Amino acid sequence: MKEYLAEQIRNIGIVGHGSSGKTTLAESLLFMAKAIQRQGKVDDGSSVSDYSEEEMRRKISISATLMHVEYKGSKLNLVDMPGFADFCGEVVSGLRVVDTALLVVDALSGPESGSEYAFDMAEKYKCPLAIVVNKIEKEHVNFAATVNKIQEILSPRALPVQLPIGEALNSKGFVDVLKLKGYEYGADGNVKEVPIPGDMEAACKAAREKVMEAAAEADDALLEKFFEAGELSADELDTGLRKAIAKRVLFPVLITSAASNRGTTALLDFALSYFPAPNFVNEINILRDGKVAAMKVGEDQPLAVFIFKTVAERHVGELSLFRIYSGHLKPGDEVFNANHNNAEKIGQIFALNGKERKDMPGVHAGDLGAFVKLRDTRTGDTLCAKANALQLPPIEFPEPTIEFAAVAASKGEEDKISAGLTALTHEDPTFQYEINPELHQTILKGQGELHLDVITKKLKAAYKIEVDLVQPKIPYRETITRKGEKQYRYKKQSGGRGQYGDVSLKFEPLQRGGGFEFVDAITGGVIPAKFIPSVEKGIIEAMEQGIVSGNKVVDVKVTLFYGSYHDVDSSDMAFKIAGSICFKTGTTECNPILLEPIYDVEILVPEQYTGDIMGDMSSRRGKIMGMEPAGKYQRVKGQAPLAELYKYSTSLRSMTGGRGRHIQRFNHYDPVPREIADKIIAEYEKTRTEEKH
Ligand SMILES: Nc1nc2c(ncn2[C@@H]2O[C@H](COP(=O)(O)OP(=O)(O)O)[C@@H](O)[C@H]2O)c(=O)[nH]1
Ligand SMILES: [Mg+2]
Repeated sequence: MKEYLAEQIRNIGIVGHGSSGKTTLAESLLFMAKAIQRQGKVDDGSSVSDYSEEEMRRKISISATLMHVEYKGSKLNLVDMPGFADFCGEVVSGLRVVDTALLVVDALSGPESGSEYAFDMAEKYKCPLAIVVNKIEKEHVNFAATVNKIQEILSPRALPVQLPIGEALNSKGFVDVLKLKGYEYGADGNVKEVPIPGDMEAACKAAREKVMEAAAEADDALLEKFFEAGELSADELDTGLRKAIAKRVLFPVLITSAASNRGTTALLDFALSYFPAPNFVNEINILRDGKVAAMKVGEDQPLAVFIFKTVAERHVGELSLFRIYSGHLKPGDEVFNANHNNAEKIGQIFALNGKERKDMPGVHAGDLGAFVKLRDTRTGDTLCAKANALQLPPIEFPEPTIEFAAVAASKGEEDKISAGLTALTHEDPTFQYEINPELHQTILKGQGELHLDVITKKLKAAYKIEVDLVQPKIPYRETITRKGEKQYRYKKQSGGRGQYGDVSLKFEPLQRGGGFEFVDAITGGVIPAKFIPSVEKGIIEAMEQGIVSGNKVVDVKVTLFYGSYHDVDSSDMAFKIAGSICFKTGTTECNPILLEPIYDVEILVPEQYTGDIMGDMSSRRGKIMGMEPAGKYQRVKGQAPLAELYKYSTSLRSMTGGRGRHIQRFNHYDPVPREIADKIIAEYEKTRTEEKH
């Protein structure tokens, strides 16, 4: 493969709602640019992009895939991303490194929740964006209506640069409104020029006017010219449009029918002519010594390479997908990982087409590619020159929205599970897991049920471990609500040396969050000082075991105020046992109750759903604390018990047509309502009696 410089490179991220045709479009672009000889299909598992086992089996994209075409002397890098909310992390990392987001919208459905998400994410990154209305040939498609919806839901600055000649079942071709030329689709997707149908002329001119206005706005000199002359020349229109796209003043709308290669060559040409090249931006933000600083980037500037994704390929090892923002690299170069402070040697550098790899002799500022077998480099790391250490800001991945406990199908595989899960977190930063020592459960956290289901399938395929996902236990707490006192004497006489420890304890409730307080109020040496820590230890142990439900006791103050000892028989052990039993028996008389974790819940939804959200919250014993506008959404803030939030993200999605998102975070403990507490205690007693038998 030849080496490409920034001007000859376009980095395009294909995003949009699930099933809009992103992967099919990528396949068509590859085919029309002759990067592949045989055109595959998503539906029979033969596409370049959906090559992993899980993708082929489910016929959806799960992971962002890097591809490229060499076309008319340029290199177009394509990152095909999943559309399902469960895999939004792939969009977060994919859009981070491209220069244009290509948003695919289903011509019939119009913009959906996944389109909105991708649009918002591109906005967050200030990433230029173009829209492709795909499946133009489907029955009942109405292009004008779809464009109206796009303008209404996504942005009024979405302007067609193509108009369809015929649509739905009559789809025949399109008019390029910039050049005012008509094209008819041939059977193989290639086009032939045709006159613009008479009844379309006015619409085409009007569309061109709109694009021209927006293009003029992107540049002061052009705007002046536009006001004076009332129009721009063809060259000026081109220049203006390029700028308008790069500055996000305009989002061009194009038309395809990707499954039959219609419009996809025109899309390649449009991308080459109008999408920004990587060197459109010549300054980026970096972190140097923990501070944000601006850095000039370019071929002759210091090296800055960002790892945006890690893929474990069987038989190959870990592939590190990168964007080189600045400088250049060739195989054999020594680089420095500024995040882990270690040297790395660059081995082969690959251009990818899904699982196919092509050697690259060198890469230059602006390009995307993959390294293999780096020693200690992970997603989000920066590779640079040791003498010029710098870090690019990390990717801000979304927080987990759902948790399950993983239960191994066969016992004794816990260590193997951890190893497998750790490897999976390297590949997918939106997946997290922890072994919760209190609950004795392995908790998997992710972006949705589908996401974690995919994780378990990968665990099975790559590590031969089968797990079931169940509801995680709730970390309840216990506390007391009344003061009390108790005396307990532990005494044993069995042959030789006996055991003796005698304590009197006072119990008092503390405020929520008060934890545990131990007061030594022994006077006159009735218990020798050396035994007092043992009493405290015994109490702490008893607190771990709970009073009524096996859950940890919190928010109590215990005062050791009296006792007695025996010269020979008293020991640390005896006082520990005395403290423990005294606490257990004493606190049962202090009206113990259960506490449950209450979580802050923050929900982002379009206004029309706020009523449903609030109603649903109250059915979950939750309360709404406030609501405020957040861009085009409403941010609803509330609190609810964790026990009622199991699979909340799934319900939220179904309540809002996939448009609602939420985060939840622990806030405090509150008493569990009596009836519910009784059930939990009864359940605990049942399992205890079962264990005894
Ligand atoms: N009718 C029609 N179907 C298409 C077109 N493009 C893709 N599809 C189909 O839409 C479905 C989803 O396509 P896919 O590329 O996986 O969508 P993605 O989820 O956006 O990647 C598949 O069954 C494709 O065959 C098109 O232009 N016309
Ligand atoms: Mg796909």
